[in-house]
Amino acid sequence: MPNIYADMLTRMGGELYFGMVGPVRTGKSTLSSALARHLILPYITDPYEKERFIDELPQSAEGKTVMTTEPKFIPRQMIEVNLNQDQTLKAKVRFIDSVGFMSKDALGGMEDGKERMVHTPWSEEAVSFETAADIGTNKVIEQSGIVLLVTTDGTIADLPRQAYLEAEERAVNACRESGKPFLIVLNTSMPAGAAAKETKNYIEEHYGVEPVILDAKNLTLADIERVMTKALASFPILEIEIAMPDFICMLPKEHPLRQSVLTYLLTLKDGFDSIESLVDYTFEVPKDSGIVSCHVSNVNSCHGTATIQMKLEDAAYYAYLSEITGESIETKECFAAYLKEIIAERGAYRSAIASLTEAQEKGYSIMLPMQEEITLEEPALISSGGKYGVRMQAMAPSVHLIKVPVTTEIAPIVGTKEQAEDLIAYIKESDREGIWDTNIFGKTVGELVADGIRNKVSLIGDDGRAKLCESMEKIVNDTTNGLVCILI
Ligand SMILES: Nc1nc2c(ncn2[C@@H]2O[C@H](COP(=O)(O)OP(=O)(O)OP(=O)(O)O)[C@@H](O)[C@H]2O)c(=O)[nH]1
Ligand SMILES: [Mg+2]
Repeated sequence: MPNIYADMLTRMGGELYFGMVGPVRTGKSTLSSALARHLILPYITDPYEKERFIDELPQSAEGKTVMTTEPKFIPRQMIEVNLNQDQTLKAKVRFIDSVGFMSKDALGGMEDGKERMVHTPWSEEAVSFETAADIGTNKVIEQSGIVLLVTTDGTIADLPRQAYLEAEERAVNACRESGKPFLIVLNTSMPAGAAAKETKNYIEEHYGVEPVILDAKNLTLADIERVMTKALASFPILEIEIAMPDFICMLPKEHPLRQSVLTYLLTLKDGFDSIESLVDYTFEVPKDSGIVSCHVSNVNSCHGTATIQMKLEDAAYYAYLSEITGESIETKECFAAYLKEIIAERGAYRSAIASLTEAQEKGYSIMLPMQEEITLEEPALISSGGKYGVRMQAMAPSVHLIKVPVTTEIAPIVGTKEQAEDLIAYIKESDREGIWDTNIFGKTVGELVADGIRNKVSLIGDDGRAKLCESMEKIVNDTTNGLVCILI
């Protein structure tokens, strides 16, 4: 219980300020008094103060006649009370008992055939009962931190349930329009009775909220705890964290899964106006959206925060992995096997990149063989000057990268001298970058140069390449005696 108070205090900025609104003859004054007796009275130590406090509690009355004709603040001045025995939780607690909306068949709204005029703290002159209820309800809602809308099943005063319906709806609308957190208290002399059950169903169906059922005349600490818990849950949700698998961040923005997650989240945006509405929310995940389920966790009523845990289909993740790797990856095991393969290839790939860079920079580079590429011939017996030994020959492929500048030229014949000069001027006019796209007889300069290079390189046919390899082999293996002459 102290935790609920602590959380309430945080949400209500250090003051527990409750407004009582609703139709007349529902037990608002009874409930205000009962709550004040439980929450404030035990902590007033001065006997004089205590007596004055009791005297000032709102009056309730039997029958059909309206009792409260002006709003009442309990206590009159905000006083600080201890909310727990060890006095660690101090708070200002206050209730405002308001003039209710006139229920059908209630008496006291008229006096001598005219509407009864009542006083409110918000205007100097007396106003009609209806105006007092209207202005008063809105003012009470505005001033309080949380609103308790008190209604009944028709078992507490001499009015049937039917008599309250219209005024109850007005009160609910006033609370809704204010945007203030509110809860409906269903006051009944028989909390377990059929009338209470029926009224509870009506409230749930009609207003979409679950009321707290209690007997204000016999209020218990357990009732207060239920009211406080519900009150806390009716505060707005301030921050919702969406937790989903990290891989969603790896997906490109336009990926269908990211899009469907975003679209679904946008549909939820206005769905929760209170902590309770979030906790009770039934997530209906669209079919084929890639979202498996959603559920709420980490609800922090004190700070108004919660997390929506979103479970996504792993298939989308694997589909994306397959897309970027070009391999079929459908399970964790597949992905691990793929990684192993990549890591094994990485060594060779790195040395190839290093050799390529060296060839680019220095004009020549050699990729040394991996150990598994080296072949060892059978050991052979050798003799020299009467002594014997063993000869073993090893063979390994080494890859040689040679940077060879290729020259090519484009020399289109255009016709007359003027036409050739015009073409020179046209090419010169193009900027340096744009020159590649300059069109000469249907082909760009870039395409013509690429064609020229391709033609040149293709002149070294398979024979020429084989000879070059042979020559290189000789250079590499037999250069000990000096010059090697290559004839092409
Ligand atoms: N048995 C029972 N009677 C109740 C309960 N709450 C209120 N009553 C009775 O219902 C009658 C009206 O209660 P009030 O507290 O005066 O109601 P109210 O909403 O303040 O009425 P107005 O000030 O006239 O608008 C009184 O006779 C109360 O004793 C309850 O929970 N159980
Ligand atoms: Mg009253």
